[in-house]
Parts: sequence; structure tokens; C-alpha cells
Amino acid sequence: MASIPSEVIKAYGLDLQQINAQNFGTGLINHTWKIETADAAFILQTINQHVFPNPEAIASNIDAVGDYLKLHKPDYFFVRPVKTLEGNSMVFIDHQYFRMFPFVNGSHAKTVLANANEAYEAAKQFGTFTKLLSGFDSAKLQYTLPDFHNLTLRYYQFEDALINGNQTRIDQAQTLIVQIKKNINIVDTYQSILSNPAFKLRVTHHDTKISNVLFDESNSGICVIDLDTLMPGYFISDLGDMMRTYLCPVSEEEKDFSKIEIRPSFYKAIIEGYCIEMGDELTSDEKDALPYAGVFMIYMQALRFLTDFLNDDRYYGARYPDQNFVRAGNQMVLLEKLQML
Ligand code: GN1
Ligand code: MG
Repeated sequence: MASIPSEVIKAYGLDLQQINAQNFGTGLINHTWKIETADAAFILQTINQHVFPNPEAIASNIDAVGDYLKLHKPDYFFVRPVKTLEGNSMVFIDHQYFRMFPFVNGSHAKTVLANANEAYEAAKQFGTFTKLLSGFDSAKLQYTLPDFHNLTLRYYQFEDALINGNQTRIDQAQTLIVQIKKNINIVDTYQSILSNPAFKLRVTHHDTKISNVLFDESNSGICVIDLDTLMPGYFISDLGDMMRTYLCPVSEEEKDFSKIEIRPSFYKAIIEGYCIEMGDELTSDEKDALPYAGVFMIYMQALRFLTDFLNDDRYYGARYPDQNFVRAGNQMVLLEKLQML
């Protein structure tokens, strides 16, 4: 277990000898612990500065949105970072940023969905979040990851990897490369969205996987968590990543592609849960793009995995040599299945 510097604990007025700390969750990008004292529980997290070069931007976004919700939507349950004794939202020690959140009692997070109702609950939570913030000017948010869901740029990065990447890997990935190129119309659609004023930039979560929703004991959604990628964005990012990660019974890690399928009842549940909140917010052009959302996100993820594979895994890393190649192939099969729906 990575160790927690005692100064971090001290900054929050706690004593390392008096707490119980355990690794928590499955996140790869940030390290997370659950901290228990005699009478309270917290989540402590580092921020990966390789991925997020500007942790101050994350803290500033959470503060801005938290202040707005407190003032305008006081009934919404929003998990804010605990302040240090000095009143800061983060601690910087040993070249590393740490932040702490209260642990939400009675809550649990899921790593996989057991049924379509959980997809509905999660989609409703992400929809609620964006809807409650419709009066908040998203331009006030800082871009914690510039161009994160810029599909055009992701495509350019892929083309660049075809020229400058690892030639052995480029040869190995020929079939996938051809398949990716064949689907370039998905980038064209994205471009047309960018130039269409009916598509609004909203407060967007940008990481709507199921483990970023807290559920209560009866499996109702409580709230969304992990606001590191909170930025202005289009609804297709949030809706699309739910489709990408909830529709299929197996994950992006699955090597047996014959297990990849789309569950129509989950598709319906995601749209219903999201639209019960966002239905009145979306313009008619945006509603027409509901099915595009999943296509957009799955294609972008395939591009990102494949590009990283061609670039020797420098962004995601890899637990085994072909991991990003497998994940790219997995996502292209998922895309095909969704396009056939
Ligand atoms: C990364 O590590 P995780 O699962 O939170 C990535 C997402 C990708 C995902 C794919 C900041 O998220 O965009 O969809 O991997 N996050 C970042 O596995 O790049
Ligand atoms: Mg995340």
C-alpha cells in the first residue's frame, strides 16, 4: 500500500496514529484510501499530475459548482472536499497533491451493473447534475484536460501515430486501422455539431462510468462523484460514455469479442433516465443526436486506445503487451454492434 505522509493527515487536524487507512476503489489514475477515525470516515486521494497537470483547476471548478449548488439548489447532495485546518481544498506535500472528502454513510459504488434499473438510476443522476447546473455559466469552468473529448484532435493524434508510431505495432494493427479510417464520418458528424449553435456547451462530467455514481442501500442513485474532468462540454460526452460502459455485459478489457453485445433494455433505460431530467433542456437537434452519443464515445475510445498502442502505451500504460490493442479491437466490435441496433 502506498503510504500516506503524516503531514497530510496533520493538515486536516487528524493524527496518523489514531486513524485506520485502507486502499479503496479500483481507480488507476488517482490513488484512493478510506480513512477511518473513531467517529468519522473519509476518502483521501492523490491527484495524478501526469494526467492532470493543473490540480488547482480541479479544485477551483469543484468550489465554483459547489458554491452555486449551495446557493441555488440547497437540497442537492453534493460531496465537497474537506478543508484543511488552513482552509485549503488540497494539500501539496512531497511533490504530490492530496484531497479529502467525507465518506457518504450508507453509500456504495458499483464496478459493474447488475440490471437495467441501475443504468436508469445512474443516467438520472448524471442528467440531474447537468440540469441543476443549467443556470451556471459553464464558461466559468476551467479546462482541467484541454481537448479531452475533441474527436477531431483525437483523429489527428491517430494519424500522427501512423507516421511516427512503432512500425511493428502499425503493421500488427492494419485491420483495425482500416476499420477506424472507414468510420471517419463519425468525425465529420462531430465537426457539424461544433458548428451548430443548437448544441450547447453545458456543465459536463466527462467520466460517467458506473463507479462514479453513489448508490444507497436500496440501489437508488444518491449523487455523482469524481469531478476531476468537470468541464464545459456537449451532452454526447456524458450520455455517450454511459452507453459505452453500460450497454455491454463485458467491459473494454474483454478479450473474447464474441461476448460483446448491446443490451437493448439498458439502452432504453439510459435514454429514459437521462431524458427524464434533461429532456426539456435538450434542443431538438440535440435530441436527434441521442443515438450518435454512443457512437461518438465508443469510436473516440477506440481511437485513443489504438493511438496509445501505436505510441508504445505512453498514456495509459499496459498491464500486458497488447492491452491497448485488445481494448481498441473490443471497442470497434462494440461500435459495430451499436451501429446495427
Ligand atoms: C481513463 O482511468 P479511468 O477509467 O478513470 C480515461 C477515460 C477513459 C478510460 C478508459 C483522464 O479513465 O477517459 O475513458 O480511462 N480518463 C482520462 O479506460 O484519460
Ligand atoms: Mg475519473
